[in-house]
Amino acid sequence: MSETILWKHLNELGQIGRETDGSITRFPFTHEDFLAEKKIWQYMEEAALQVFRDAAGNLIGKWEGSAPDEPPVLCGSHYDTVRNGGMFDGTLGLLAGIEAVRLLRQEGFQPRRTILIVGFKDEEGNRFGFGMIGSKSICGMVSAKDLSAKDQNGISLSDAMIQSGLYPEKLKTCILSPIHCMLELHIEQGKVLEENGCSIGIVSGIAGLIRYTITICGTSGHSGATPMHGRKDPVVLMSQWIMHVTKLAASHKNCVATIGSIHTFPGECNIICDHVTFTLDLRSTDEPYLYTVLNEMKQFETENNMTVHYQLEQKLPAALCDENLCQKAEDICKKNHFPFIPCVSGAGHDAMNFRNHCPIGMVFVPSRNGYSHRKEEYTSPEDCQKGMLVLKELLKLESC
Ligand code: HGY
Ligand code: MN
Ligand code: MN
Repeated sequence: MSETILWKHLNELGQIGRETDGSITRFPFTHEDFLAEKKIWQYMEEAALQVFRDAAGNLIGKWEGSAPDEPPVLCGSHYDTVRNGGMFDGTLGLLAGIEAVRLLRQEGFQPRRTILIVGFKDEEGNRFGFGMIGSKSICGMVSAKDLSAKDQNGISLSDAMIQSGLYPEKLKTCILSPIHCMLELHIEQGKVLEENGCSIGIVSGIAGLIRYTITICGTSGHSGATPMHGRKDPVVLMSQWIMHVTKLAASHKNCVATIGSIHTFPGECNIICDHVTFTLDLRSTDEPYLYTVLNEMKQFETENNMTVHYQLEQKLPAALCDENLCQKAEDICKKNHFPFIPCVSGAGHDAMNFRNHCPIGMVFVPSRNGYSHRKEEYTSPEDCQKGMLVLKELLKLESC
């Protein structure tokens, strides 16, 4: 297959925020973000979209339909990355939406409903501790507390927006409603498609997630002069805590628990810590089970005389995708002889914020070895193109 425009754009955008080790770090409201925005703006204009940036920094490419008063079709994904991430997460869904519009125009298609291709801001949340700022803004879900969240340098989300020429005080102007449907193409970030030899995953639901910053307190002291008996070392308590929560997660067929970052205080080799803080990322498509785990952890803490503080960082209910859109995606795959499989998403996505606003349609393409959120993240050009073609047909069906 000769190089597609989609593959070319993916690789061009993938150079922005590239680290020396080949990974990509492209945080929101940074210089790298600005460079990416310019590139995407150019691609959107080349696809004859009317481009604008909303108060939160979402990039929106508009293809006005012949019935402009009808609720529009939304399609897109995010273009920020995690720290040291890959070049497909988010950007594939956004660039594929732009390419789908370009091809639909080439085919002489004229949408009845307006099509909005959206590059969502700050989906990953690595800078301010929680994410999906862009899609939450479009759904009217960003709170004043969100805007006051600070990054590691003490810069608030609100100030970072202002420094990027945005308007946090005008986030209400980002709200889009009503919306006919929201479509998102994304890499799977797991191994199901690859293990089943499928090019397309038809997503039936997106797992709910709860994220906490957790602090466990102990009794600080001299590492050499304090006997082991009677210590209250918070690092040891945390280790026991982590073993228990991961055992609870592993005992359910569809629950995951991840400790992504750990900090010890004061954090010197010859001091027994005073306290430790760490992040818990807990997810399941069986949302009630999340609360079962949390309740069991409270009981474990009491039984083990632990002093534990929880700071809620993010809570996203599970989201079901629309059955009609799933069926349409399946019909498109059958018509094109793309091997497909129904699947659920353990990863969170911008689409899930639209669960109470409109029908959601989500399509996956395979991630090699299931790798994602790392430099080895990879999807073949062929599968990227197939995913884009499914998205194109869905866009056509939903906007005509
Ligand atoms: O964390 C997630 O699931 C997504 O990558 N933001
Ligand atoms: Mn993503
Ligand atoms: Mn991600």
